[in-house]
Amino acid sequence: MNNSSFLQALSREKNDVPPIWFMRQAGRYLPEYQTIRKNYKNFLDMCKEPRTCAELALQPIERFDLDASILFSDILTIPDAFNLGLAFHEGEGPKFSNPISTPQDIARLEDFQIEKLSYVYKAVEETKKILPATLPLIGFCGSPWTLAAYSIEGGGSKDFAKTKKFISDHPEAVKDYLEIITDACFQYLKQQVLSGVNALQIFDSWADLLNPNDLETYSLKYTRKLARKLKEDVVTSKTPIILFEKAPQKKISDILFEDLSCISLHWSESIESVSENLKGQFAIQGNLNPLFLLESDEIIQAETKKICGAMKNFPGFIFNLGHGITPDIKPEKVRGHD
Ligand code: 1CP
Repeated sequence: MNNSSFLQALSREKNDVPPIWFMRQAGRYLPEYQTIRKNYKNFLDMCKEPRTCAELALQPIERFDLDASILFSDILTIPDAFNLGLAFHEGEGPKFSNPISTPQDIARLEDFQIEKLSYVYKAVEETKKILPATLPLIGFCGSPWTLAAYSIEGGGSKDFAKTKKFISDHPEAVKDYLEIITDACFQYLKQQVLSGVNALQIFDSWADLLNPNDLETYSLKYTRKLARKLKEDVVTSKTPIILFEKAPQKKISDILFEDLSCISLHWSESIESVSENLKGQFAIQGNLNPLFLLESDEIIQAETKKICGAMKNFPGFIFNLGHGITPDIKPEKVRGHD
């Protein structure tokens, strides 16, 4: 594992060729994923089969020359473990049948039971068994804020209107929930590390719902707390943490804090200007707009070269997308040529 170019980059070592992986590298754009997915009515049932998860994590590794693998699971396993009743129905996004609707729902929550997610830790073990021994595995969770937003909204949404109203009506109850989720995320990630993951990524995919003040109050405060807990624990203190923060309302350099190793940059950010401020402090992962993968090979190559050229001398650059691969992308485009 010491020779992993991905882990070296997370320690801000310079590589001649940047390591590569892609957010959502396993998933709906791959025909071999669809073949397995057909066997399950509910996506969550598939996530509960550790061997299947391992097989799905391996699919992009077999197809492309990638430098890291990511656990196959979903960020919504934690709210599901709090009995919010998660289901992914055919052709729809996630839906909670029992979302957080009142402060009483938060007060009544059962304690987090770490063993409810043992299917995830088993998936880590199974994945490590079949991955090439030199390939690192990334574990992950949603940020406390992003998980709270889904829990209150009851699923995905364009504007998360219900969540915004709930935080303005019941700010203290939301903070109680964020504390509970932060602790659950810590225990969950620790167990993933004990089971074999080599790095951790926290997805704050819904940070852009919050104004700059609320971003601090409801999101960053808890992500920082989660990262601190990980750094203070003997099991996780050395595991690098990557943060994906979709927060155009605040400068990246004002978001980062010392417990992180790396920022996974959204495609809307200028990687060149962000890198000038972060050199020597953090690794950077990113940030090709996944929409470019719908374009011609020439455009994909030119945009990729732009990013790699700008980051050529940056110690700790990992090439990735600036958000996940969408289901409409052809796998050949990920390779960069037909
Ligand atoms: O129907 C299907 O086949 C399910 C599609 C799918 C897949 C393949 C979902 C439902 N989740 C996943 C896997 C997944 N999700 C992974 C592992 C695969 C990999 O990366 O290779 C990871 C890391 C995630 C993380 C995730 N899930 C995020 C954070 C990243 C991001 O894109 O911002 C989020 C927001 C989710 C929620 C979620 N899960 C699934 C969907 C369709 C969604 C988005 C729902 C919405 O519209 O809000």
